Amino acid sequence: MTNPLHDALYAPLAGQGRDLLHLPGGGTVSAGDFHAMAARAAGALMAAGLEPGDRVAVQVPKSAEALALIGGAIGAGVVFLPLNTAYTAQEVAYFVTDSGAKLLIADPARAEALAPVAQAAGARLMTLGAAGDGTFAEAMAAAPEAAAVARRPDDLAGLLYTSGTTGRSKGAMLTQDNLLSNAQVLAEAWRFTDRDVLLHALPVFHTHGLFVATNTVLLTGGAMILHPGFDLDAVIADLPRATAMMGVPTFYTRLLDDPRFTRDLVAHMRLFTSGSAPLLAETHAAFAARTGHRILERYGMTETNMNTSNPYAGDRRAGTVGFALPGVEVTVTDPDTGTERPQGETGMIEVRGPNVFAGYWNMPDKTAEEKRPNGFFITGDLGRFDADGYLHIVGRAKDLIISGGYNVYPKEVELLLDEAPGVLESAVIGVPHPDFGEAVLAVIVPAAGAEPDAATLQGLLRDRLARYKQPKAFEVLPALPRNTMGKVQKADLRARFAQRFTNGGTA
Ligand code: MLC
Ligand code: AMP
Repeated sequence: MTNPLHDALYAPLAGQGRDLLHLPGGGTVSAGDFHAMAARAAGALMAAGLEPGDRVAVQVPKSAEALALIGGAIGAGVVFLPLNTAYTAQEVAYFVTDSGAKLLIADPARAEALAPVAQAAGARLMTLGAAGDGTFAEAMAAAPEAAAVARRPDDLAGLLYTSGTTGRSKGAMLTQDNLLSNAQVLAEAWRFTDRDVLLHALPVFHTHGLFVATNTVLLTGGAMILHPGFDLDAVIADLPRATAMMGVPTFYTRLLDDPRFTRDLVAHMRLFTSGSAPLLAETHAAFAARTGHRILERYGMTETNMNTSNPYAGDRRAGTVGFALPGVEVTVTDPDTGTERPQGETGMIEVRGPNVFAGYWNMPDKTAEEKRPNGFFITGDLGRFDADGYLHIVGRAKDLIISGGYNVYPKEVELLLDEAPGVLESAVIGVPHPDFGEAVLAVIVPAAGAEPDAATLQGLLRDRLARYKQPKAFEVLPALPRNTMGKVQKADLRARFAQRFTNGGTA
């Protein structure tokens, strides 16, 4: 009986006395104890009535128990559905309902707000807090260590929601083999070993922190210093104990802004990687000048895991995302016809390989729109290969804002703003931001005689949208720029407000 992902990542930890997790307060969890925690989490999921293939929706703070819960779900064959801790109850309601999750595990602090959500969706609610508290933690303590159930490589392991251009989120179905094959490829490409200690400051509800960081270390027998989030002081304090760090570009710009971040502090480090959003070439250069390390940039997506990476040993080129990873095919095509474009020309980036997801949950039409019959997934990112074969991402065909590594689909925000009193219509765009790379800005066209103000609009969004999706500025225009077809010219708006956050002024 096999469970490939469990067998590769979790089973080998059993009985090992070495430190696996270094916790914020200074404590540690051994690999063997973590294995036992994950096995009890599997037991608790089974005791809660979940069977292989059922979904568990999880919105909990990052902790050793939260990581064990992921391992428990994999062992129990339960499909893991992680949720951003910033999501409001309204947002969570959609995911729990759409996925048909049988169980929602939430922070005890949010139990009251989420109880009606779980009830309306017919899901049971349990809790797991940052300090390993809550009803699920109690159930874990009481549960026997469950043996892993059998799973096939194409069985689902994770259901990760990604927003859609229509404003409706889609659940990307990730199989055991999607996750395992990518962990294996990354571990080798980035030369992870049992001597590595990863400084883990990414959230564990997205591909980057959940799979790229965690699975690579679990697979290769290294250790992790777990930070609940990115705290500059804590990161600087712990870098001397680490060998590797993975981050979004905001991590690196924040570090560079701090004079304590010196060449000496990180002279011992083996690797810094960046992804989830474009790393500015100037950040790459400034990092190299300050530290002597060249950040290794890679490119991925929720639907595809990691696709490309700069080389570990070769030239890591600023402003590029490197080469297709082993086993992954990457092509650049004409967005209209799907035919491959000659090297050097810009087109749609398409990806095929064992890393590419099985499709969108209950959305066969959406799957068919984005995944070709030949298996290539249409990423929505625009790119070109240079003469040396490095992939450059030059833009996005999808209307998407990436702010500090979090994706915001303008449509979702526009739909809410358009309903607001005094608003005739709105356009939501991403503009350069010194900390988050891009920030969300809303352009509002008032209804005749109305003067909607930013505070009122913010108030309307507060309970409905996660904080990071809410516009950081509102601008009012008498009309939106449109082309002759009536389509809003967002490029014009982006140009007009490009300096809104970089020099503090309006255009
Ligand atoms: C926090 N805020 C954000 C934000 N994060 N606003 C916009 N964009 C963000 N990313 C808000 C807060 O709610 C707060 O609002 C204000 O900004 C300041 O918060 P902060 O304390 O400075 O933020 P912090 O907690 O430090 O978080 C910033 C961050 C975090 C960059 C550390 O956003 C983060 O961890 N990002 C990583 C995202 C990630 O892992 N992406 C991977 C996706 S997977 P206010 O107004 O209340 O003060 C993927 C595939 C792939 O993309 O290839 O990897
Ligand atoms: P998500 O849907 O959250 O997984 O976000 C995936 C998107 O992040 C991709 O489609 C890209 O647009 C973007 N992305 C990820 N890595 C990079 C990178 N290194 N450079 C530029 N964009 C990136």
